[in-house]
Amino acid sequence: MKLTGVELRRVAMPLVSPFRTSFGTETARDVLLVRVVTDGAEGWGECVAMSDPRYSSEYVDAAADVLRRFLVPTLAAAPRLDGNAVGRALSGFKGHWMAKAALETAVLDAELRSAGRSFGRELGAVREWVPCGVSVGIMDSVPELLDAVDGYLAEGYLRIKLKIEPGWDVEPVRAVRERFGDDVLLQVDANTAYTLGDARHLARLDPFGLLLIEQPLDEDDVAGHAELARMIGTPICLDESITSARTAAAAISMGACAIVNVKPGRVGGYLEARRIHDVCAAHGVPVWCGGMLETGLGRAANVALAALPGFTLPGDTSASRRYFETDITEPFELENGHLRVPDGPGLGVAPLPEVLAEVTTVTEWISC
Ligand code: OSB
Ligand code: MG
Repeated sequence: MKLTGVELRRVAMPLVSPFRTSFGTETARDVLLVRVVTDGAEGWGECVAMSDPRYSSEYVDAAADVLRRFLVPTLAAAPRLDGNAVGRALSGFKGHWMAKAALETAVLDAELRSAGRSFGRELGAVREWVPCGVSVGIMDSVPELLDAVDGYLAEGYLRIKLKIEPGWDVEPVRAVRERFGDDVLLQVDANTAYTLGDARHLARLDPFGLLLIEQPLDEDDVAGHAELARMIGTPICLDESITSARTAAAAISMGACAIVNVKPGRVGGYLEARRIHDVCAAHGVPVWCGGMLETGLGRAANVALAALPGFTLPGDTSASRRYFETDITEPFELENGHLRVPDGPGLGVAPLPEVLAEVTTVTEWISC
């Protein structure tokens, strides 16, 4: 393939309800979409960077800047263009995994569309449907939380994840267990809000039979997670700390996590995400597919990844309507708690032109 140009497009996507986590409250997604145009086909990638560097050091304006200034020009000058070559071509630049992931995904999409092959087929999907969970934000009150969880269970979600922080942890978990029973698959996500000094407090979650606690400690505190794992009964799952297959292997061998949240948009793309899956599978560590409030474009690829054999737990792969009133693609809809894995060429979905035009705030064309 030969690169003709790359479009950077910003779209404003209001969320159906505010999403509060220990790092902040999101009311809308300011999404950066990357569209690559090649001599063969065009392809799309969604950058998962958020507006502010609170979940990660990356943020959307920085992603756009590094793409236009460094990543796109370097890729344009590379001797060979295909999905597998992108990581190596960009490896001279440190970090910026969310920007790199979006560009790699767009190139892979273009390549697979030309070849008539789906993301699922390319990555090694073994399922046509994937089981889905939902991530439930911090609420102002327990009754409000119970209403939200009730609604999601009624829609068919197979697993509930509660966002927690100091002051909103044991009580909401207890309330959900008391109201909905012990059979609900339940887990919590702290987004780094605790320290090792909170170990005794976190052990108070042990009686509730949680599937896992996600990222209680700092991103760079893998050793701390290993220590915490010896002090609490709930299995530890890492999200922010898992930046690559190499860090996943190291975290597993240190005993820092028993489960891994694979976030393709944060680890540099779907090819690295597959390598994380492979490393975890080799160690017998279950994985699940995380999310970053993606539109239908990012969701399509996440669902394809979640269909790999090692993804044995329901992911944060919720239906479009959990996030947006109107998605930019045909909406993903839950059927018996599952989403269907797209099987068309590439991502298998594309933006609906009228919707896309309506939500676009800026477009920028970079000729290659
Ligand atoms: O920590 O998993 C997280 C959303 C944005 C940033 C970080 C996280 C999340 C979620 C929601 O928990 C996942 C989703 O439904 O997309
Ligand atoms: Mg998380």
